[in-house]
Amino acid sequence: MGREFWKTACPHDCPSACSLEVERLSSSRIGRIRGAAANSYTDGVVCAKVARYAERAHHPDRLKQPLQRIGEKGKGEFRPISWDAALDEIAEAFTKATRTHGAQSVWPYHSGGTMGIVQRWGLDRLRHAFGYSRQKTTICVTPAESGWRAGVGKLMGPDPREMAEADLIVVWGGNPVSTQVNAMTHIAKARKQRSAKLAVIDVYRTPTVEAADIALVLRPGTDAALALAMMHVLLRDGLVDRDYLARYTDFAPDVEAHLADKTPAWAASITGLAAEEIESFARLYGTTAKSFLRLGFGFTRSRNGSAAMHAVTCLPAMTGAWRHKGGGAFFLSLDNWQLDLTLAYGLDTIDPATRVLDQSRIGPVLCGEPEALAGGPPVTAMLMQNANSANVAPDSTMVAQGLGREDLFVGVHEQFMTATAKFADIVLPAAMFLEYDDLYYGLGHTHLTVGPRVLDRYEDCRTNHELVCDLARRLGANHPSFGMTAIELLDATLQASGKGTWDEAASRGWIDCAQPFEAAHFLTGFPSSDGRFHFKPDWSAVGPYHANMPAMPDQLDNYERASSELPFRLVVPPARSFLNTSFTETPSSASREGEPRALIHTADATRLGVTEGTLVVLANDRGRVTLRARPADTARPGVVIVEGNWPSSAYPGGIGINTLIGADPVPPNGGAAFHDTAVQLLPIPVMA
Ligand SMILES: Nc1nc2c(c(=O)[nH]1)N[C@H]1C(S)=C(S)[C@@H](COP(=O)(O)OP(=O)(O)OC[C@H]3O[C@@H](n4cnc5c(=O)[nH]c(N)nc54)[C@H](O)[C@@H]3O)O[C@H]1N2
Ligand SMILES: Nc1nc2c(c(=O)[nH]1)N[C@H]1C(S)=C(S)[C@@H](COP(=O)(O)OP(=O)(O)OC[C@H]3O[C@@H](n4cnc5c(=O)[nH]c(N)nc54)[C@H](O)[C@@H]3O)O[C@H]1N2
Ligand code: SF4
Ligand SMILES: [Mo]
Repeated sequence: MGREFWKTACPHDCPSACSLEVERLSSSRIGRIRGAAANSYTDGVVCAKVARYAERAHHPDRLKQPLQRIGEKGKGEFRPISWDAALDEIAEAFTKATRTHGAQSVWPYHSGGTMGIVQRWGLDRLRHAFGYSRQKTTICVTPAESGWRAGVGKLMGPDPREMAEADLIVVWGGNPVSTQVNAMTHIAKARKQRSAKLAVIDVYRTPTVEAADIALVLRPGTDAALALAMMHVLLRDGLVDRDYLARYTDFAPDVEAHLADKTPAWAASITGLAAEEIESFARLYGTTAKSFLRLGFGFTRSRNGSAAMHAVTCLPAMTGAWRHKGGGAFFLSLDNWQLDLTLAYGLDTIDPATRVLDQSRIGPVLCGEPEALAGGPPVTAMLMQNANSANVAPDSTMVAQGLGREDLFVGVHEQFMTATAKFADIVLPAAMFLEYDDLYYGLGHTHLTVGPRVLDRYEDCRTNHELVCDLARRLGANHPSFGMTAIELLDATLQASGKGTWDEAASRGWIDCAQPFEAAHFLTGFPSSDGRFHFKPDWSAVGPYHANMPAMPDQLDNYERASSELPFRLVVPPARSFLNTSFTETPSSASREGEPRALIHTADATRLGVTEGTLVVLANDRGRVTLRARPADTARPGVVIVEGNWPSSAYPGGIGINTLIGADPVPPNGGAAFHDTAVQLLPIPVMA
């Protein structure tokens, strides 16, 4: 008998949102997973960790039944209970919280464990139906999104498949070889078919930097300075498209005057790059019509990250590269979908007066900071889905303190016993994507990818949708969505949006929502308030913390720089074999990654007497983390890199890296400055 492959889609928090073909061995077992060749973005490629998904789906440690806490919070001691009893506990906790402090003391919380329209966002229907506190979803894209909105308007742009037709591709502050491998497929086509050049701008020598023709390794948080100097060179050398600037942007003499002293020498002193490097890169950019900027998240995860994103998006407006097929810039197609989400997200039941709590500030929220609580009552009951906040949120010492509060009820719906689940009063076993139906936004391209169920239910697991509906009914909600299956909801959503039916979409595997060329390249106007690209943004329209945002593209000075007390800059990018904390549990990913390591420049290592494997402490006012060092000439001196969202238990001291990260909101609209941390580095002397 031939091997049987079923179509579905990857649910993980990755811009590729691949269309998958899953080898189905039986109704309860899979073999290999491969990328769909017929989806022209996936193009037959998936990352190694998902190709080996059988390891995760059939992992012996998967949660199988509901659990009730018997030991201390955070310790992970539980006893099995029935689903009915577990749901009663949660319903009772929500009812009690509502009676005591009002409905806003309940905070349903989700993150990106699964990204599906129904299985991720369904929790919002529950919250809206009962007036529970809302969530401002900031932990991932907000700093980048804010900078993009300021200049361009909406999050859309040239079709990333066009990278295959570019002559210069600039991967700016992203590491697609590790974090969205499919981008590399389209970049490889351009390099092979038209000898296109790949330039990569990062703070250390990632696998993507290693693959580049031109590598610019700069100091963290200095990207805007590079972009400004490039604009200076473009203006100075007559490489700007004046006609384009006049027709499509708000460019004016004051912007030109502002850029007059942003010389390569000025930027060199900030970025650590050589002035000549900046000059020649600027000239290459300015003389290549088909130049495509593929913007990553990494360079925006700084306190000045939104400003940096805005400065970088000014570049194609200067040269008019947006005009050309294979030209312009792309970050994410967050606003591309034209879906009517009223039913799926429960938008018809939102009370706009309900407070909104910041997802990234879960530490300050749970520790009762009045400003984080928006002046409202304390949070006393939570239900968490798709979130491992104890490991991933900034300021994890505060997160643990908050989750550990005796007067806080926490329900966690999970696939594994994560650090977060250990804090739960009730743990509920969650189905995996292979066991449910959903539809995913291809945020790094233009497809909605369709993910029908492949396997039967595993043990006593329930899907996120089932839990939301079960709980809503117990609490007495009457929104029609709580009586619908995931497929019924998705079918209704597609039909209300004029995108056909679920069955049609599922048989194809995806819906390509690409805009026509003229619209995608903003030739019919930018999706901004006045149809123009804004060099001079109205930051007050982007977010509440806009007071110190610059009037024109600029290098903001508000980031954490090394000082005499905290002489190192810490950057904490993703690991190739993990996806945030997912896959930290699978044997092949864990063995490929080894253990958490602090990559330290060899000059710094020599000075401090640090060699391979030396235990070091990274410390600042927020906390201390112990891990082993690896001397490497990968970043600039003074920069320390710690890859991977490891469980805290993987660190010798049991304290994870995010204890060092600040939970203050990135201006102007919030988000976490994961890569913007000053630290001290102390070798631990070896006892004789
Ligand atoms: N394998 C794997 N894939 C993933 C993830 C994962 O954990 N593992 N996570 C997923 C998620 S949730 C997301 S949001 C995306 C993120 O994917 P990316 O866009 O790749 O973003 P980051 O991982 O934040 O950082 C990317 C790069 O930015 C660099 N960087 C840090 N600071 C600066 C700076 O100041 N300037 C410049 N130029 N570069 C800087 C980092 O060194 C890193 O190499 O990836 C997704 N894909
Ligand atoms: N140090 C450091 N910290 C970071 C980052 C970084 O680069 N460095 N990146 C940040 C970014 S960009 C992001 S997006 C966040 C990500 O943070 P999270 O979204 O919390 O991370 P994940 O590990 O992707 O997913 C969380 C959990 O969801 C569970 N899960 C998966 N599918 C399902 C499901 O269908 N149902 C249920 N109930 N649970 C499910 C997984 O088992 C996992 O434990 O981390 C942030 N934290
Ligand atoms: S994690 Fe990303 S690259 Fe890997 S299969 Fe999923 S969507 Fe594709
Ligand atoms: Mo993310």
